[in-house]
Amino acid sequence: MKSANLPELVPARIIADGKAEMWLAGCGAKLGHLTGKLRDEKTQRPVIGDWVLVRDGNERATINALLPRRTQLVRRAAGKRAEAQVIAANLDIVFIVTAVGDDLNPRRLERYLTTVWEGGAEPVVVLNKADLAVDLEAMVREVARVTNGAPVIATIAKAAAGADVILDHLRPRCTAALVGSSGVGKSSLVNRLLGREAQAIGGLIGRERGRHTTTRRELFVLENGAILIDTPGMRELGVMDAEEGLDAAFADITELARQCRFGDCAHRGDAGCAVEAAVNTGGLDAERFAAYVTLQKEIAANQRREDPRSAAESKRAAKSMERAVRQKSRNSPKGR
Ligand SMILES: Nc1nc2c(ncn2[C@@H]2O[C@H](COP(=O)(O)OP(=O)(O)OP(=O)(O)O)[C@@H](O)[C@H]2O)c(=O)[nH]1
Ligand SMILES: [Mg+2]
Ligand SMILES: [Zn+2]
Repeated sequence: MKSANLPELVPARIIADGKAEMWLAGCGAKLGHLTGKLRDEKTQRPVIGDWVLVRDGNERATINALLPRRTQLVRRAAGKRAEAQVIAANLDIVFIVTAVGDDLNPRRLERYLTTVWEGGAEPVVVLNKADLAVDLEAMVREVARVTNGAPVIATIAKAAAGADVILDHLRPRCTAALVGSSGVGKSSLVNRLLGREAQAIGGLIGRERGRHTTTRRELFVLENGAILIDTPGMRELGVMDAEEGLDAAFADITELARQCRFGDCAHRGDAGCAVEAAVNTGGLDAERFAAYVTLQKEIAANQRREDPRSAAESKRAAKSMERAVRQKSRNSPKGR
């Protein structure tokens, strides 16, 4: 987009998204409203973290264009309709927060990792409430088994333990978001990192299921200019079109699949299947493989719903072509 064509438009960033209006930074006006298709088309609608072009004003700006997203975090919106919901855009890092106790679940982590890898941000897993762990080291090891190289940080938000390790990841001016179930301590971590009680945190006792303390996405700026986005807890994370994310989150299985006898092996009773062989010899956890199959089906179902046949087919073909090219150009396969 050349400025010659759009002389009055200036870039701005969405720092909070509302129904009718968006909070803006980087331009004169604090609030802006959406115009035309930005308002009407769901996929075009800006979200927190997005860069937009606005026609500035004293009090209100109009938001005229959405700039291409570098990365995004997309989930399947809760409810029956399989609509994509963009949680945040242009994130460098996503802290996937879980906590010692009921929330800790390898299957849930795999879903989050798939979603984050797909969107292009770098995942970092945070295991909060480390003070409640009987054997923290064993837990971190268990988590690390499913994170496939993504860092795992144990924290105690209540006591600041591990906050320095999180800060090490927050390069100056980067943008990071915290996501995870309700009650794992995302807002407690935000407060700890900011060094002030910016966010309300959940009550100490009797948290009923499904009660969310944080109800909207909010953005905070740390001393070094890093941006931190706190999000409301998610009860479940439905994956959308996340084939590449799945391959990245399950790189161990992707790697094994290359050794199957047939290129189109479905890993379900096929002759010479390296994946099933690994399950049978205990090299690959059967539950992890089952989770992979479930996610694969979920993704395929989304694609069928979303796209009239041919679109999904051509997309798959394009992606496998991309993968082939990448494999060729990759000189050192990532070891685990
Ligand atoms: N034992 C222990 N409790 C913690 C820790 N961090 C947070 N908590 C408690 O966990 C509860 C939930 O914390 P929040 O920060 O509100 O959790 P959240 O993830 O922001 O929850 P939502 O906003 O609902 O998504 C509060 O009672 C915190 O005091 C920790 O490191 N150890
Ligand atoms: Mg919160
Ligand atoms: Zn196979």
